[in-house]
Amino acid sequence: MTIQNQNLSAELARIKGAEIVRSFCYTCPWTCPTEVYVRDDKIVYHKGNPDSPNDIGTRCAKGMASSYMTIDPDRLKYPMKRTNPKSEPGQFERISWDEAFSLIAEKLTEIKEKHGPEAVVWTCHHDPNTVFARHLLGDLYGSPNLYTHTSGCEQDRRFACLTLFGHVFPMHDFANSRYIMLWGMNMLGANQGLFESRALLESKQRGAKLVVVDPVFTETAQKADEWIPIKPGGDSAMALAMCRVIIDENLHDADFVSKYSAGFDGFREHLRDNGYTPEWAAPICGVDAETIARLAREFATTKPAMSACFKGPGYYTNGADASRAIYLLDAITGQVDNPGNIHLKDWAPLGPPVIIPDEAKAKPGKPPLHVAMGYPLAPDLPNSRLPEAVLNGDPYPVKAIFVQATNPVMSDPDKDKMIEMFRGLEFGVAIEVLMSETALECDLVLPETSFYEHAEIRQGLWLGPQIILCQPAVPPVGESKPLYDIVKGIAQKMGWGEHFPYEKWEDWGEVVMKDAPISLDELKKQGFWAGEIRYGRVADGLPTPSGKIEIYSKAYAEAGHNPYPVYSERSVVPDDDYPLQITHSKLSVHCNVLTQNNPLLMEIVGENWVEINTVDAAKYGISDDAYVIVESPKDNITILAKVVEGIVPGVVCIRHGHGFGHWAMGAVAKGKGAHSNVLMDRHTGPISGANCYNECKVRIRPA
Ligand SMILES: Nc1nc2c(c(=O)[nH]1)N[C@H]1C(S)=C(S)[C@@H](COP(=O)(O)OP(=O)(O)OC[C@H]3O[C@@H](n4cnc5c(=O)[nH]c(N)nc54)[C@H](O)[C@@H]3O)O[C@H]1N2
Ligand SMILES: Nc1nc2c(c(=O)[nH]1)N[C@H]1C(S)=C(S)[C@@H](COP(=O)(O)OP(=O)(O)OC[C@H]3O[C@@H](n4cnc5c(=O)[nH]c(N)nc54)[C@H](O)[C@@H]3O)O[C@H]1N2
Ligand code: SF4
Ligand SMILES: [Mo]
Repeated sequence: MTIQNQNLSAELARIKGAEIVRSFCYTCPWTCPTEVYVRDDKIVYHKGNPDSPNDIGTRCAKGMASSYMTIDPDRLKYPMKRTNPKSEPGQFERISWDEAFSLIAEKLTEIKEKHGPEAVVWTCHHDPNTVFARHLLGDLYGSPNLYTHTSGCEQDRRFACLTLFGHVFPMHDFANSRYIMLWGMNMLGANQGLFESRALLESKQRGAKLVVVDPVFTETAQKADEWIPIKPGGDSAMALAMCRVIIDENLHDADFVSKYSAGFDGFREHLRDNGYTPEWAAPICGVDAETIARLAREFATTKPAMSACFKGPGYYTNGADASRAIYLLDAITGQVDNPGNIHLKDWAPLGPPVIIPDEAKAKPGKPPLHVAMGYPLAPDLPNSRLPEAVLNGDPYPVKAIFVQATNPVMSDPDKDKMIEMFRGLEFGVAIEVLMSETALECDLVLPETSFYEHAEIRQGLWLGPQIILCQPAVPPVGESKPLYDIVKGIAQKMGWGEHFPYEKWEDWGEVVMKDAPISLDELKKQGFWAGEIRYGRVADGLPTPSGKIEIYSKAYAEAGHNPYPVYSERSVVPDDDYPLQITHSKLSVHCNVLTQNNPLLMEIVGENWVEINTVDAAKYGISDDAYVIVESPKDNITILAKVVEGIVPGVVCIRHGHGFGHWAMGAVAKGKGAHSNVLMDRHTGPISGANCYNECKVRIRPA
């Protein structure tokens, strides 16, 4: 800590009569390090941790408002068991933790005997403490089906990075870049940690060119030098055509690709054989051929340059190859992991908190669901296929689902099917902070502590290796428990208590930190540890099968797909009856479906809306700030309309995150805005297993 920061924090603490607890924010998954000021067991102030390299002492609006979580009267306070039949949303009665643990142990034993351990699935948002559930339900119980929610998130881009670079989650070195091309990535609206948003803006101020490829004139496009209003689902065509121009004009880095990539020559042939030229791509992506060629030349000749994507291109069934093609621009110009490009970040040495001896481990009999479902390459469970397993036993029966910090009924496509799925289970358990719409469909609801009330040690999302810690700042709400205690309670009832011996979080914290460069005590004081930023890992060899950037993907070929990225048409294309293409993006002051019971944020943005172009608005009689009906072949919603210039005609964009008839016990969220996931079917990325939210056509009329 610098003297200046130390003085400022100490002075603030003195004025407020508070203790400082160094922690991190987990309102969104980017987990910015924080300082929480606590007096008499209440949070009186909080801000970013000014010493951490990925903070500037501030937080975003959602982060600033997040301490409301600790005083929200709607928080779940005790375990609850369903009292009514599963044909309708649940009604619940309070039970004790002991009863809850006994019931879970009884059901787990029964399901394993009747159907095998693989009939139990665990799914969560990203949460390192989920490792405790992995030890219990994976190692000891024997289920191979412990997953997170990535198929609802960045599955396609993750899949692209894994197959190309063997890296699960590259960061972005915006600060050193001179040419930044963002494809469907709204860094300044759907911010991914304040560090990256700030680095992007600072880089631009220093003269970097920012090009945003997006059907919507997003918050990031508004700050860009150039907005490329692409037609939805056209990214693979445009990126492949850019690769073609670069290679045809010898603007690629021949030395780099020959040393560090597998399949470059074949890729050159592939682009030529398929006729992937700018002229071919133009009608598909809606960007004229001259612009595609110019951007390709600019990209290849202005170094360092970066081509990156996040969710946008992955909303479609052709999204996996779109993401691959976007990253191939970085590869063929020889820039991957160099300063100013995507960054194949190093991870900090954190160990598992629980060691299960081999002899205690169960041997799973069946392959994990994603493999059995026919998605062996998928980095996570294809969520949209889970209803088939529950309702039809395909590929094998699933009888129990545990959801932790995830709300699939609201977040996955086809809400009705998700509800049907939960109602079709023998046993559903929600581990939650609020009575979510998914929790309402479960048999048991268990209250978890929030990140202000429990400890987590995790990898920080900064360029260098980083350890971050959140530690209890205030007491648990009601009888809520940290996940470790929940898992331990179940384990004890199953006869596996000996493997979960810790009394307090520091006990497992020490184990996790065994090989870390600092002690747990130092981590508690600082809140984080950050190592050196390292570049140029491609030359050292990558963790791919060939050790190189896999332009030719052997895994793709073995799975029966074209090993090179291709353009393919999407599954759903607008027609005369449903002439408009739906797209989605986030709200800048909310996060997904977890901040809508926060009155501070709801005062700023109290409901979501659909954006429509002026041309389409005139055509369909839509007025600005009036309610409209958006209708797909499946269902319809009533939602507020915003008439804007900044969206490709023929496209409507729904800002995601409201529309709860839900949070029956969440008075603020209930009844505000509209939930669009009722409109879409469950289209699934054919290789990656991603949820394809934008494979949906609609029509619109005034309400
Ligand atoms: N404020 C805020 N910040 C957040 C979140 C939040 O809910 N609110 N959520 C967090 C989470 S979980 C995530 S995963 C990230 C997501 O970060 P992003 O992926 O940047 O977020 P989205 O808003 O989903 O952005 C998708 C963008 O893709 C565009 N798009 C749609 N179709 C296409 C297409 O065919 N091609 C191209 N090129 N673009 C297309 C959309 O218009 C939209 O602008 O944000 C994180 N940060
Ligand atoms: N139409 C449409 N659908 C989308 C998206 C979109 O842009 N458009 N975005 C997608 C994306 S990127 C994502 S990441 C997913 C996110 O979808 P989900 O995986 O469902 O995650 P969240 O919406 O972040 O939060 C889900 C639940 O976590 C609970 N929660 C919050 N904190 C805690 C905690 O500390 N402990 C526990 N146990 N529970 C907690 C909240 O009450 C909430 O019910 O949604 C996807 N769905
Ligand atoms: S970006 Fe905002 S919501 Fe996300 S972790 Fe940082 S402060 Fe929290
Ligand atoms: Mo996400």
